[in-house]
Amino acid sequence: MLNLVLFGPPGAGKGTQSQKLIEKYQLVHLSTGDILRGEITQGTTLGLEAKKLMDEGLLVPDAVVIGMISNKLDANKDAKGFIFDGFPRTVAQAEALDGLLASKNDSISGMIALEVNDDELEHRLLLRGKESGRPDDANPEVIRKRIVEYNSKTAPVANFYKAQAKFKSINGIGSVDDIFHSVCGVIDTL
Ligand code: B4P
Repeated sequence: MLNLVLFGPPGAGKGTQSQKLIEKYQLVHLSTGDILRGEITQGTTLGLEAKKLMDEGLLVPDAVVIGMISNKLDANKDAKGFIFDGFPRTVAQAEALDGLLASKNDSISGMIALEVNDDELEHRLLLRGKESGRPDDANPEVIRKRIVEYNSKTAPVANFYKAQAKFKSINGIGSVDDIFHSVCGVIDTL
C-alpha cells in the first residue's frame, strides 16, 4: 500500500496537490478539514463543537480527529492506499495513526512537506476566503493564529517522521503543476 502524509502549514497546497495525487495513484483522500466541514454542514453535534474552534483558528481535540480517521480506515478496507491531508497535526495524532495502521499490518510510506513562507500563506488564504466564504480564511488575525498553532503543535510532527527516515521536503511555491511534478518525483523514490 502507498500511504502518504501530505504536510505543511495552512494554505501550503495540501488539498490542491491531494486532488491531483488521488487521480494519478488511485488513493483514498482523507482530509480531516474536509470531514470536519462536512460535519458542520450537516449540523451534527461534533460539527457544532468543531466550528467554534475552527473559526478561531484553533485545532480540534485529538480524540475527535483520531476517531474520524479510524472510522474512515475501517470504511475503506479495499483501498490501494491513502493520502492523509491535514492529519496528523499533533505528535499524539501521529502516534495514533501509526498504531491504527500497525493494527492492519500497514504503515506510512512517507511524509511529503510543502514549504511555503508565511506571507505567501496569508495571501493565498485571504484570496481563497474571498471565493469560498470560509470563515477561517476571511480574517488575517485568524490566519495568523492558525500559523501560530501550526508552528507550536504541528511542526514537531516532522521530527516524528524524520526519526523514522520518512520525511521529505519540497518547495511549495511555484505553479501547481510544477509542484505536483516534484511531489511525484519524491513518491517515485519511496
Ligand atoms: P484544513 O482544511 O486542513 O485547512 P488548510 O490547512 O487551510 O488547507 P490546505 O493546506 O489543504 O489548503 P490548500 O493549501 O490546498 O484545516 C482547517 C481547520 O480544520 C484547521 O485550522 C483546524 O481547526 C481543523 N483541523 C483539520 N484537521 C485537523 C486535525 N488533524 N487536528 C485538529 N484540527 C484539525 O489551499 C490553500 C489555497 O492556496 C487555495 O486557495 C489554493 O488554490 C491555493 N494554492 C494551492 N497551491 C497553490 C500554488 N502553488 N500557488 C498559488 N496558490 C496555491
